[in-house]
Amino acid sequence: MISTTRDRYVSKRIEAGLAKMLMASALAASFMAPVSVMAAEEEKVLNIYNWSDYVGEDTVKNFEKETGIKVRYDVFDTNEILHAKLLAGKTGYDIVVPSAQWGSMQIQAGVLAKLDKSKLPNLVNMDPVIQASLAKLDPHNDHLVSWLYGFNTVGINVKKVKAALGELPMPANSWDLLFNPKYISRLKSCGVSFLDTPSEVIPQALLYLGKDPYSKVPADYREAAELLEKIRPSVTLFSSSGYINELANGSVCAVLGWSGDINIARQRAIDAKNGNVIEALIPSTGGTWFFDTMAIPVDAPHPSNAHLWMNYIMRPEVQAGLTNKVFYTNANLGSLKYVKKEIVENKSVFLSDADKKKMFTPLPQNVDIRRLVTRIYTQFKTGI
Ligand code: SPD
Repeated sequence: MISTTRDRYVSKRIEAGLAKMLMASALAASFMAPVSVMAAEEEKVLNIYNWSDYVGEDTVKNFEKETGIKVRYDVFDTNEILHAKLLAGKTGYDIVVPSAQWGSMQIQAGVLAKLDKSKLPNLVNMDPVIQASLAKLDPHNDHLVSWLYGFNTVGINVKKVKAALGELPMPANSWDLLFNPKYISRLKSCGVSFLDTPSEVIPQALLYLGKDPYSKVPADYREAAELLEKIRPSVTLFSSSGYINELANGSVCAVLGWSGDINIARQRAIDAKNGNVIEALIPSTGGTWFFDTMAIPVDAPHPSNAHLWMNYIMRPEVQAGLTNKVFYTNANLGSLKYVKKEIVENKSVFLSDADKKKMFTPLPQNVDIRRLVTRIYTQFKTGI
């Protein structure tokens, strides 16, 4: 058939119109498709980057069994490491676990994806109080989903600390053990470990000085530097993960660490029947919370699988499984009935209301303060 220029023009318009209609209906179908169908279009792989010692016994295995998705699981032990990777981009990870104040900086930097909440029906299980507090850092809870939370504190080997202190009684303020030269100089003989990262050490020093742990006043940081200089000779180890075993096996007797990690050390000492009695002290004069959250990098290769993982974690029994293994609290309201009785009763896992009131919620820092924090920490660690 011979067609005129006009005919060809008309038929091209019809083709373009048809293509548009087809694309629109494909798009609509994809929005309506159940999560499992969407996920089926993705390679059956999920790349997770989480903190070390921070997952339940069977969490990964059960997810793999149920979904057929193969999980590749890598670990880090400071927010600084994760932050640097995310800002560099192309991490290859589908799920990352920043602390909320770091997540907030990552949202600002545009490196975290907005969640598709239609794929996260289990969000209804999350405590509205925690959600509201996270929303201050992540408006409308659009990017971050609560994983676990806990606090920074002092962990001790009870017998070794008492022996090293000698005639000195245990201080009423547990932070004295680490920040008062009178105490820490005695503990040096049985080993003292500090978390190996600026953002964990400097706020605790500020807090000990009675300052805002997230102060924006440079002079406060100079005072913190002076304090740290005095105690530096007594710190024998810097560690953000290995310290768990060091504490459990008696190689160090006092640590600045994370509440759950210290309870893991306690459990390992019990399991090893090595006679070490480990205790996570409750900061009677106050401490800092942390709220760790799941997020999806903006360039994640398997975002649908990532949503499946998030929704799976928010099942009450699954999130309870995290708490049961690593001794951190979770924000899942329905999970408490699945948490072991001895953990529910452990006051260094579930703080009393009075202790909760003394805790500070972390805030994101501006670049200038972050540089100052890093500089002071480096001076502290290297002793220069
Ligand atoms: N071993 C897991 C520890 C997780 C700690 N998250 C830390 C948050 C710090 N502010």
